[in-house]
Amino acid sequence: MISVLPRRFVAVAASAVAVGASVFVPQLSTSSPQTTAQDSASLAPAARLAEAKHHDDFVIVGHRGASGYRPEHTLASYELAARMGADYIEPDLVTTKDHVLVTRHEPEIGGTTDVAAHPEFAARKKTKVLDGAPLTGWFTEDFTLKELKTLRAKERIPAIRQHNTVFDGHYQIPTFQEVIDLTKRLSRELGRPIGIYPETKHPTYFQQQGLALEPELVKTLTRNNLNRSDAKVFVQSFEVANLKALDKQLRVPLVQLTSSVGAPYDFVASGDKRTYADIVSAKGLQEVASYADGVGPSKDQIIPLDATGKLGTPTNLVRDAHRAGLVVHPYTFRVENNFLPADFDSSTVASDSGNLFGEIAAYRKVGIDGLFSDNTDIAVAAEAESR
Ligand SMILES: [Ca+2]
Ligand SMILES: [Ca+2]
Repeated sequence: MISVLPRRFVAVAASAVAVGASVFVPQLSTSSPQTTAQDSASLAPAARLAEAKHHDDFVIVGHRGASGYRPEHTLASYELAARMGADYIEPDLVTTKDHVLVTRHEPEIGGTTDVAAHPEFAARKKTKVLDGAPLTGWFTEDFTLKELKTLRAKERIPAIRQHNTVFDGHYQIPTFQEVIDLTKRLSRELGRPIGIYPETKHPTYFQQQGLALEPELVKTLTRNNLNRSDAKVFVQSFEVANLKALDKQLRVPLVQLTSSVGAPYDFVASGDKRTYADIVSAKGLQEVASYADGVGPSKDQIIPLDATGKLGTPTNLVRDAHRAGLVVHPYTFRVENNFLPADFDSSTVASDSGNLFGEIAAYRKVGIDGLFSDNTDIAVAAEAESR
């Protein structure tokens, strides 16, 4: 079996991979950058993509775990996503005061933990400026790991996911190392590799406080023998400068995240006027390919909604990304009507479940290479039906 993805996903015979067999043997056989004998980099991007399509390599990422069913970024959420069939689970990384990487979607933890109910931490409530915008709450960088471990996670959107609130108070904030340990255990138990797709959250914000995420990320991956071109790992960021720096330190593939609004905050901070719209232009994607292997756009950058909230005409993003040799993993596929295009709503009730199968089918038709979903089970079922 030979399979490839752009750039660092280099083709190699399966027998060569078997030599290094471990729980992290990748579905995508790859080799080190030094390998030249079957180096697919010699193939044109289009040829490499055509070759990749021969293989079952559609990537399903459990977004914040199985966050449609458990409070996000808890070991319970990640474990459920893996058991539902996710190829990768997605820890978003922030840091504690004592510089331990933990998994939260943002440094502020009032929205996803019970910190407000802890009188001993009342004085930690602050208003900070996060990426240029004031934000009031409690911030991970003001807590030691030991203090954070006394908190319990809660559902972020109880109005939409009332059923998840039954798990409020049951789970801690995990460290990045605990997430890696979980994937190792589940890879052994399930007999297939569970990958990780970590995201550096607000890199500039943490760098400015002397608590940069990147050195800890590199150290942790290296310590776990995951800083390898054939490790089942993608590293993602909404900023650019930190990905360019990580490209020199990490051998795993990198993904540039983009949004339908705004600009990378490191661009804003340095006076660079370019926006995410510039990054997903044909020219911008060519530049992304100089330091990254994929792009993670918001769904509407691929298929914008029309005036009625239904799917409109697809953009050229997927085509242009593929021409640049980049894989495309959009976010976020969620079953509730609140998040679905109007085409797939089941009712006017925001929390009701709608036709996520239909939405995924529409995006697969445009040629995406994978997706982030809060509902791994549905993404996996859709994938099975497409075979
Ligand atoms: Ca994320
Ligand atoms: Ca909707």
